[in-house]
Amino acid sequence: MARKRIALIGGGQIGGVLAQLIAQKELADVVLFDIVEDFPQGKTLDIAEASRVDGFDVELRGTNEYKDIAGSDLVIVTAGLPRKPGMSRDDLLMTNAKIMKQVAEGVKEFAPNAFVIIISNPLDAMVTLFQKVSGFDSNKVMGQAGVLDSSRFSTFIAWELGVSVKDVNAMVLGGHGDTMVPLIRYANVNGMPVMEMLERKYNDAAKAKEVMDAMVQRTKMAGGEVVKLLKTGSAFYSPASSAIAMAEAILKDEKRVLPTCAQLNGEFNVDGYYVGVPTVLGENGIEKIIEISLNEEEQAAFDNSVNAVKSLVEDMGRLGF
Ligand code: TXD
Repeated sequence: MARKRIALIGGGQIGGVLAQLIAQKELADVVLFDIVEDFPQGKTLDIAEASRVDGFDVELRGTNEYKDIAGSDLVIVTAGLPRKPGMSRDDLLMTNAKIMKQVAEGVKEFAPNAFVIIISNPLDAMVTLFQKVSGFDSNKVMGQAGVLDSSRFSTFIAWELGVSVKDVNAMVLGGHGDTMVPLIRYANVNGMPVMEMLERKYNDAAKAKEVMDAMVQRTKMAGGEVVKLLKTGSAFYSPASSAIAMAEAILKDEKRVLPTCAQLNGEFNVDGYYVGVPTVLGENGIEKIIEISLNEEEQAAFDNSVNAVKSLVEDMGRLGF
């Protein structure tokens, strides 16, 4: 069987970790594209020179030319600027929209059959723009945010309860911004509701709620917490790992149930917008959007998040994209 090929557009912090993870997992051959001359060539050479030690047989190639992404099965886009301390994701809109338009044109021309996972911020708007410019089917164009936001939420829950994070299932829906919606009611440890476990731990419902609210708040602000500590950029290990989970689900047809920034066409009462929702990812990309019932409070939070995405997309339209 021919090896798969993944093109990475953007060879910065996340792009570099993506290339290394793909190689270490022997998931596919890698083409790393960046506009900075020699930089992607240097990164891929560095990673390739670990192949004997790590024991992987994949080809890694750095390039500054779009034609080299030809034949890619999957494209992961991180091109764009990251946040600096004090910036919101939305502050990146103008700069990254210009970049995303170029990227979509390049991918459309040279890898027209690829699945595409966008990582660049502001996420929901960037996925929308990519899909619009490329004209690719919406099952093939998606964004990574929910896998990371859910992993952050799950990590905080595991720390709080002193249990293995492997047994924690918690999901975050909505847009990838401060309005994201961590689903408290569905969060569980091997099927046992997290809220119930917190109530038993503290023997006090009010305290349990307070602890959960703090974890929800930390999840919403988790990207900013890392930005503030790093000072020179934003999170890159965890976003890369999250996109790899999605890439593996697609390339290995795993049918994984992952929260994905997907185009909604009537699901959750949203029409024509990209928002984070539970999906099934497999060989056809987004194979299914899973609609779950939300109570009044959850629905209100979800609607609020969808409205934030809508206004961002409208801002982008006003900027001419
Ligand atoms: O979960 C998520 N979705 C995210 C998203 C979590 C964290 C960070 N997230 C966003 O990913 C972040 O806000 C940025 O918009 C992207 C990429 O973050 P990264 O940390 O990798 O940024 P870098 O290190 O600055 O890398 C960006 C690269 C850099 O090498 C530039 O030279 C390149 O993008 N770049 C381009 N590549 C191709 N084409 C064009 N036009 C271009 N312009 C810049």
